[in-house]
Amino acid sequence: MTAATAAAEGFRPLTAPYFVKKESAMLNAVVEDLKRGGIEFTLIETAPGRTEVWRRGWVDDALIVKEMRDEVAAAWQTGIPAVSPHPSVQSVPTGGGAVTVKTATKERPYVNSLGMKFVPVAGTKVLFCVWETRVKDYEAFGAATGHEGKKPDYAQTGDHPAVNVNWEDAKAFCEWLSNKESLEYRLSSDEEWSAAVGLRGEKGETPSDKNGKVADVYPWGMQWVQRKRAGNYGQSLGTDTFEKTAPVGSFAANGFGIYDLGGNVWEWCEDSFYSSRNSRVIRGASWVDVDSVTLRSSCRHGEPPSDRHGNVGFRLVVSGR
Ligand SMILES: [Ca+2]
Repeated sequence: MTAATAAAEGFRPLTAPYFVKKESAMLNAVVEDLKRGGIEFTLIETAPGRTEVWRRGWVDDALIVKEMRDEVAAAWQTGIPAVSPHPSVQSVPTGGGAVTVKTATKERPYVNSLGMKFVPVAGTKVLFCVWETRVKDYEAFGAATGHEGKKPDYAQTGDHPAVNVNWEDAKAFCEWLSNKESLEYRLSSDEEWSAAVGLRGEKGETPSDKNGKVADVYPWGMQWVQRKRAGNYGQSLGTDTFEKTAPVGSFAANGFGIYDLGGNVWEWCEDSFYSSRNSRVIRGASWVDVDSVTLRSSCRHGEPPSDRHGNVGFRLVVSGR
């Protein structure tokens, strides 16, 4: 959105210090998370390299404005390199042609044969599925290949994330779907997953080195709050009402349009956790987790690739940009 368009639609700039030098996925996530209380916020690039926070509507809750100010200030001061440009500022293809992996945008995702939606993530050459792989996706794989899934000991519908899937199962799913659609599906790399959650420039050689090193940055924002709808985490946090897994997309998407990177189920990545040992990275925490370090965007664990758990699933990426 341009400044002129935003003004025509009723947005007005907030006064200083709401300026940000460069738009970041994290900041956008903060802003998207604050569409509440009758007031909307948006990021407007008013000049090259300068982005401002504008608002529309009025709010009678000063706490919302204060919280927003604090979060923007925190985002600005993290010192983590910005991701730019955000997909929302990319041009949207016009015309009626089908969306491909090369033309997909946040607004017009690529949709595959299973109905999974994929959006670009700045700083990577892949599209991320907006959802964790669902039970119904995994059942289609099982029906086609005879691969037997292991149902969890709690109830799920087809729109819940598939669980009890080990790294080897997830890789087999990727291979099946790649052959079926003549595309390259795989798990995200650890670095790509960081880009999707808005973390850039983490220090360390291996995922193990980077584990939990960035404080005060969570998938929902910059502050540790037990906010309703932050995601599907452990019951004692009070963030949600789901006892176990939740249907994918039950919480707000991040700036890229991706749901449940934080919470619901841990997500297998391609990488080894250590440089030499046989364990694979999982990211994002789950419906079980409550610990503030575990919920950090920078947290990752290593799990044996043959292990299955009721709170670990996977998310696909597709390459071809
Ligand atoms: Ca997740």
